[in-house]
Amino acid sequence: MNTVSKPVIPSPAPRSSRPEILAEEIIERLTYRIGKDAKVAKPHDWLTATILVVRDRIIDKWMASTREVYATGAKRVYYLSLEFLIGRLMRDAISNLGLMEEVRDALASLGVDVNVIAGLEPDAALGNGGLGRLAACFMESMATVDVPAYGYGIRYVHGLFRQQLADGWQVELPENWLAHGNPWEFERRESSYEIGFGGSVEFITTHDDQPRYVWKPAERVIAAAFDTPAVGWRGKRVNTLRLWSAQPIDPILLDAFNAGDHIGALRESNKAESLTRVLYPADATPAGQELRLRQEFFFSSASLQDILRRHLQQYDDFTSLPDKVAIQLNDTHPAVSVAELVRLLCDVHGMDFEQAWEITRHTFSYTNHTLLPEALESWPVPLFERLLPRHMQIVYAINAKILLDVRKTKNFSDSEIRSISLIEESGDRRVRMGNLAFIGSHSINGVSALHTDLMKVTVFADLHKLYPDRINNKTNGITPRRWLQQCNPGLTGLIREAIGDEFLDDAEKLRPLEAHASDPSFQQKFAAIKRANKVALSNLVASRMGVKLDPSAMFDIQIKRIHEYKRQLLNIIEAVALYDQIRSHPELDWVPRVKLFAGKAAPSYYNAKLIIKLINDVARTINNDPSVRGLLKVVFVPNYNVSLAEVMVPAADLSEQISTAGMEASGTGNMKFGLNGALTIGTLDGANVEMRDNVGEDNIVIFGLRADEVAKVRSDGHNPRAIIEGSRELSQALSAIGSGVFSPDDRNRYTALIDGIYSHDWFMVAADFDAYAQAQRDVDQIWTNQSDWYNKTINNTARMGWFSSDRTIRQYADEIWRAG
Ligand code: 4GP
Repeated sequence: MNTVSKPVIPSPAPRSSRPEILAEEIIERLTYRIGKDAKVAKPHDWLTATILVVRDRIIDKWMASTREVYATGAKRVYYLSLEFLIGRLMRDAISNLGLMEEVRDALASLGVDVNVIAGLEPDAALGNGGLGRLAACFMESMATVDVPAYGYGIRYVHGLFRQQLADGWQVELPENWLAHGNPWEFERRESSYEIGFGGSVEFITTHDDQPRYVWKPAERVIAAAFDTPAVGWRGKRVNTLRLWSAQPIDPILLDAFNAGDHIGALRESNKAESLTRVLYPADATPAGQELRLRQEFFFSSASLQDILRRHLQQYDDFTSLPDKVAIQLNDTHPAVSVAELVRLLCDVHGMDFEQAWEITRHTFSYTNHTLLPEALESWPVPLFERLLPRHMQIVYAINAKILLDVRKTKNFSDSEIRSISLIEESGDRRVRMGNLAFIGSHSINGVSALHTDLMKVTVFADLHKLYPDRINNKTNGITPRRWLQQCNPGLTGLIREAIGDEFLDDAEKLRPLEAHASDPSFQQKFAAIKRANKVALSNLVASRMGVKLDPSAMFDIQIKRIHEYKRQLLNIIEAVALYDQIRSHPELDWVPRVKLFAGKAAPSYYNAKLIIKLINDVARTINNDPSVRGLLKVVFVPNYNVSLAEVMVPAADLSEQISTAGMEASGTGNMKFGLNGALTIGTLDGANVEMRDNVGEDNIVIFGLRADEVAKVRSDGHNPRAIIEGSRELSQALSAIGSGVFSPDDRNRYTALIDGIYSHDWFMVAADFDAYAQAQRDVDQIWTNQSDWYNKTINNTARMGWFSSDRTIRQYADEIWRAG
């Protein structure tokens, strides 16, 4: 008999990290992969070649990580998120692999500056704000703390829009992050799945006499996988971010094309591709309905089919799913997954409904990121039913099961039952995705202690009464690799000099820095680094905007999405009041300040866009007024993104975290600033509360109404007019803005905005104004004693380690996923 022995396939030799080898490989990639002679290579070519060389070093570890999970049977975590706000990856990857110096030297030997090419890498902005950035920090931390994990999302061709200012107004332009290709990703043609929409449901009996529902979709598209490796700190583990791209089943309808309908022949193709073309500008605006629901189902279904395929390949049946798989739903965006998993288990894999439901409930967990009721998604029943007829049946089946059980066994009132229902019955009937995510999960978490407590008494009060063990808290965190080591190498170096390297592996080991907080020579070094970071930001502002900043002034920064609850409006009104004060009292010793703002407004959010225009109108007036003598400057830096944050965060003296208490779920910018040695001025909202507990109340400036007070003022009836009339500073500032002092070209531009503060003041701008203005003067007072200032800010850096996303991820892994 002829036996063919299995060949032994050798593994590639481990890659060397010596600079001369790296340089050799960079040239090789440039020549053979990019097809460019080094003599004519453009900076972008060098960037691509360098990424390809770095990527090879990651692949070895990536494969090892994957093999290990198969070998050990470890539980896998799947993080489903419609947003990943990644930013640039090259510096992150090189630094996590510990190759920063080697790559710098290799490139230098070729006459290329690593900083120049790193600055060319486009920002992957596949997210709107905090929720998306959190997902990116989590990807890095899951790899760092050695949790086998996959992120699943959408590969948007155009991520978040590029923001330009035209005469101070926000203008949205498409952003093209894939213009030069994406050397990080691997297209996985073998991992593609069919995703259906519409059509009908049939009831059949299988050949072995089993009743079965079969969904016959009217439309189908292909979800194709693109993988990007996510490297943990010190390259310990490499996980996968798998992003789905929509492709047509038939790229071109040849019949139509041959009949002369050249455009119609591409209709299907265009329709499929439009599914993943743009990131939906979600941020708390009423969702754009059908396309958004299609995106949500598309990526949920593709991810679940992929998860089930992988599970089945390794374990043969699905009873072990909850033991081997944990699926985290990042907000309600992937909530349709609950119905899709039941469908796949029952209709495709032949499981009965009860068992499928139990498995589903034990596999999912859900994170809520906002209490804003308008952001809790719900879909009109007719739309849901037309697009997902089988899922509609499943939603009704789950609802019947839960509601019948509640009515039989619990003492719930009709109104409580109505609020638990998956179907909103008042007004238009809608499917409530928050309730679906809650009922379909074994764990529901908030993102800060306060937010979690509020969830229990507001949006999920009745569901919490029904399932009192499910809601838990996981306070957000940030990765200290990107948000300290990479964005602030100066400070990182100083800390290493002072306390050694332990904090690089465990941010809570920053504590020993406390011992240096009052040391004058350490303070001086800390201040010199802050100044250098402020100079870097000033250079950026000068080159982008032609505005000159004085780095010895206090840099007071508010960067985040523009939203009324985040209260950029309060900040700019206070700037107007300060402007009046400086002009009326030139004899006083004013602390020089630069107020910097950056952030994007949802394109359909009129008031947010008006606030951007107001900031720019105020900036123009103040910056051009010689009587201010440079004591106050206001700057709105356009096109806020992760890379801009990496320059602004290390340059801040003062961090503005001034949301209406009870409305900011957590905040993560607050953590980035604190870690980089800024003082926070903030309300007792979101994670500010825990920051105060960690840094100590002497090292943070807290002002304003608390969440319970805001609720009380709102329910008792708020009289903002009386408050405004009782505050000279506020009434003058409001009347200046409202009467057109800053908008001589359109005196009524801000009338309605200001009238809103007079008439209802929903966001408590008037209610908190005096406390805020006083807190700002307290900040000035601290600034005048620089030793006191640096004592506080150094203590912030020393005590912010708990807010590392490594800690957050360990808590998810131990308490929710039971993995890692
Ligand atoms: C944000 C919250 O507004 C922010 O407080 C929180 O820190 C962040 O999620 C991460 O948990 N929410 C969103 C959103 O970005 O789209 O709802």
